[in-house]
Amino acid sequence: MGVCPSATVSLLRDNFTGALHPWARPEVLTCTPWGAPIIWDGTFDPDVAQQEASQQNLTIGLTVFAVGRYLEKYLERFLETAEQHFMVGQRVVYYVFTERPGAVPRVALGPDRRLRVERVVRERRWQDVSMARMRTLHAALGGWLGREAHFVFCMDIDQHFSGAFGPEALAESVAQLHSWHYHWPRWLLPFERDARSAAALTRGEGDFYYHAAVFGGSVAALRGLTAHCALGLAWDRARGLEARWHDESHLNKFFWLHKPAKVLSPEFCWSPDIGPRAEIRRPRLLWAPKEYRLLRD
Ligand code: 2GW
Ligand code: MN
Repeated sequence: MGVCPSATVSLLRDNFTGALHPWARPEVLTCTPWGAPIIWDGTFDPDVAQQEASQQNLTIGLTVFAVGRYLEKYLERFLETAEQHFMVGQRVVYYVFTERPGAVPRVALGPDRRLRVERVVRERRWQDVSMARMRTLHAALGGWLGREAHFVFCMDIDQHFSGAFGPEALAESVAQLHSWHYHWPRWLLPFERDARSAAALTRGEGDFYYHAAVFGGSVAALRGLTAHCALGLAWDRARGLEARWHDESHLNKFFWLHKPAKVLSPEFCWSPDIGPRAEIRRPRLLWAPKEYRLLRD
């Protein structure tokens, strides 16, 4: 487990000049209480991260689901911008899960980057489309994806890359701070509170509210995560329950029980609807505007 040495207050200023250390972000939390780094722009050297990853000769997986109208609406831009910003310089394999493999757009890929398309059945309710991802991911991680990738990121598709999302984000398990909730008091966070749900957290529980639009880690860690969430979802369903934020509620329960080794600041998955914020320097992913009324029928 990490110890976040760069976040130690005594290291923020130069002993001689008193100047702020060039990698300091004193205005934000850069270390969790359990010693995991919270990655903010300027707290890491991208070249060092790149070099370390290259030495390990990694293959990094990126999974997305593109079911129904989301395929035409989001997939092409997601992939095109991933080509510009996601793990550039590393070996990357995209996994697109869709019920219409033939409709996947042909996006020009850089060398050492490939795309695999896997067929999934289309769930009827949108909540089920979202929740079924955990089960499908678990199976994929136990199959081809798990054999060819070392680390995997699982993402929502209704977003696009806007800045470098590189190997500084890699770790055994990675959670994303939710951009709408990172500055909220803990007791107000929208965790599942119904004690009957497998996703339930009591008032004193929950470290941060994590966004299910981005999570990642080693294949082994993600096998555990997806198994936990898929079981919790099935357990709730069997008793007629559905957690408040579906798979995201179960993900938050998982990360409460199994602390992430790395946490990504909201810069890594930012909602432009929030407007400018001083601490958000360079967003890496931007949410597409929500068109719930149009799409959720
Ligand atoms: C989802 C909602 C309403 C209508 C359609 C869909 C839909 C989602 C769809 O028609 N096709 C599809 O492929 N999806 C996939 O599910 C797609 O990958 C999408 O990014 C993902 C989650 O749905 P999304 O992005 O519309 O939901 P958000 O942005 O409100 O997601 C948060 O909450 C979800 C649970 O309610 C998930 O936990 C998600 O990971 C969170 O970011
Ligand atoms: Mn989304």
